[in-house]
Amino acid sequence: MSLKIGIIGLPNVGKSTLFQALTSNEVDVANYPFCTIDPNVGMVEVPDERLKKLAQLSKSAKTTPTVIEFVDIAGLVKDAHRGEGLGNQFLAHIREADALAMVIRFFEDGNVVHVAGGINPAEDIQTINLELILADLALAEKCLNAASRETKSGDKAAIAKLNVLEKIKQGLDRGEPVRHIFPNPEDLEIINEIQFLTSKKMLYIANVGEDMAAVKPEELIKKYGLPAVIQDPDTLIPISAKIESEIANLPSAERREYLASLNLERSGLDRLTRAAYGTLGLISFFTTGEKETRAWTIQRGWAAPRAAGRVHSDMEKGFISADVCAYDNFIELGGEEAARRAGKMQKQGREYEMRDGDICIFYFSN
Ligand SMILES: Nc1nc2c(ncn2[C@@H]2O[C@H](COP(=O)(O)OP(=O)(O)OP(=O)(O)O)[C@@H](O)[C@H]2O)c(=O)[nH]1
Ligand SMILES: [Mg+2]
Repeated sequence: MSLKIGIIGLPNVGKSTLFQALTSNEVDVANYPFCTIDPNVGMVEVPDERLKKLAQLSKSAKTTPTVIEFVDIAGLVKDAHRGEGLGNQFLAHIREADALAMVIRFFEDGNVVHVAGGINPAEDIQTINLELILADLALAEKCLNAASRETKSGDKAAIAKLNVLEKIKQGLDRGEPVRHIFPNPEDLEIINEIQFLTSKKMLYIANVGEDMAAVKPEELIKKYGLPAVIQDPDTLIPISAKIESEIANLPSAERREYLASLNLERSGLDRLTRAAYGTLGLISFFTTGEKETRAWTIQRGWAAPRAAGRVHSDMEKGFISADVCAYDNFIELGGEEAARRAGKMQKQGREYEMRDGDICIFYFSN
């Protein structure tokens, strides 16, 4: 799995600037709305300090981080669901993403036009969320019509589907995103062929001015009276796109020093991937040896065979067992052999639920 996160927001809020900094790709950045017509896709390595330490310990010839894919989507405007701006095209790109990151403009700059006339993050968030909700409402109505025809025969599955869709439509009518109407994704499995935009998990990126780069999310929520959709400060990530693009242009040795001078412990990219991991319920596990040390992204709650399938599908199919050691123990003891001697690298079976930082050796039959 490479997880795909779509970057969305109003025009001119700094999406492409941020995308460019994150991916260090050349993308078109211009100070006018609709400059991004084709979505730009970039791979971002997930920074993980543990990877380097493991590679040193294992004297690995190669180190391979895990990646997240970011998609830079052109600005969404009010009434996009009716085809305003480049409405439908954008909505189609958003549909393809696994999760969304909404960039909201907090920075003041008289030279950069704000499409709604002035800085108003609370209203901008509502505008974007409303567009997504209205697009979903149109979709829900269409699907409801089809589903109610299917229930005429008395088919139980069709009736269950209709019930879920009715609940979704009622919630959307009240202005609620699908992920709040059904917080448990399993409840949506019955209609999993329908891709509601607001069922995707959402991160909020506050593009703040350079002087506010170290602001805490709680302060922003209070100061700007941000709406209840940002219920969890962990999903709001203050980032200065401008500073990020400066960092991207620095040699890596100078980055830490520059960050420290701004009172920042971590780069925005680092904070963003951490937030994505937290909000989207992702964890990493490692494989390590002389040939390679590598990180793999999985969903929290996965059992060992499914995790093994990340490395190779044969490993999942023929899964026998896994030797597993927690990262801290592995590092403290100084590697595999010592971990085994101390009884900290243990054999686990099919039922074992993976934990973040697990170091694994999988055994499988062909
Ligand atoms: N001062 C300041 N300007 C910024 C910042 N981020 C972006 N800009 C400027 O705002 C303008 C628009 O930035 P983009 O990154 O192209 O905005 P966008 O959201 O991708 O816009 P669309 O693709 O048109 O939807 C550019 O001139 C950027 O240089 C920031 O953090 N501070
Ligand atoms: Mg753009």
